[in-house]
Amino acid sequence: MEAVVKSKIVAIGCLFVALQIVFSSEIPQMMDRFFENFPARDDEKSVRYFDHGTGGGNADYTWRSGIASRSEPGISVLALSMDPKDPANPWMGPNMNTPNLCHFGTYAARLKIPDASDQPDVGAVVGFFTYYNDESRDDLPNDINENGIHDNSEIDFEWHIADPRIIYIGAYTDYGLSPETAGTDNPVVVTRQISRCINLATGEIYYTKHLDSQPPGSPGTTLTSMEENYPSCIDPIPGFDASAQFHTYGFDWYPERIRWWMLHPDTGDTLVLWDYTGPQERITQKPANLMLNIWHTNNWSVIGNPNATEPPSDIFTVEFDWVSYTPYNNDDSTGGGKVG
Ligand SMILES: [Ca+2]
Ligand SMILES: [Ca+2]
Ligand SMILES: [Ca+2]
Repeated sequence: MEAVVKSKIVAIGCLFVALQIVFSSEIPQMMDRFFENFPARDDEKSVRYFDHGTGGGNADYTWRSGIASRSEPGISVLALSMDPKDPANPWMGPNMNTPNLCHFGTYAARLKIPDASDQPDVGAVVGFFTYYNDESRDDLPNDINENGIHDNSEIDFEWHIADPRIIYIGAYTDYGLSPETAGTDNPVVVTRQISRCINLATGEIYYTKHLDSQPPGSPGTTLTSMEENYPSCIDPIPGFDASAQFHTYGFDWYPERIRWWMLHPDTGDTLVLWDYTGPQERITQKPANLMLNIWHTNNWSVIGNPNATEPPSDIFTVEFDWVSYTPYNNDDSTGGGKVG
């Protein structure tokens, strides 16, 4: 019996390898440059450069494109709303993803997060980010950095809506079970990740850190070098509130650098939030889908308010005015692209 099981496992393993070779030899579909302005169309579920998905109840109102902004006259937006009935988890809210993969290039979005002043302890997160994880995908070679942990190609802009002065930015290369604990009674999820958290109203940088095969949320190692902690201070934007008006945020993803920025609301100049040029092994090299979402968290409270994990008691909506992607090299379809 055991031998039969083993041979089946070997057969499945061979099939898996064969499929990987087939997939690897095909050129993955890549997104061309795009500017999605979410214009008004006959169909509110028609978005040119994004698909919608959710593991939640998919209430009709949770995503609408081409509707009038409720806060800025004259613009049409993509509105993503949390259904209070949906459970906690990023996948349970509305998720928009590019149908094809993106890679090195410049990403930008003009958006306004929901105003949560009526429920200051709500636990909810808005995301503008790239994402690809080996666990659910095989259309690219898995574990390209050969550390036994699922590759997780992700670059984040995140807002916890309980404090709209704060921005979370970061990038992952891995997220999954640690090889040492996989198959044991106590499997542990670990990640390799760089992250920074800033209060833009005060200019305080709460942390700039690196996790190396540690559980998510670990204290990690504080980054202090010029390459990994630049700029080391940020001028405050007095009164900054990501829920009070639209702002433009973006990131530039290069093979050897990731630079997060926003447009200064007063001057329009590019305000660099983090210009990371540390070890390349900490910079994801793998293509990913660009995603937009809003979701309830019951275990991630915002810095300064440990109570901010309540289920939403109302419908909170994030509005995206536009989203753009500009690859550095339009011929970059292999994953090995150069900055052009
Ligand atoms: Ca896989
Ligand atoms: Ca890996
Ligand atoms: Ca628009």
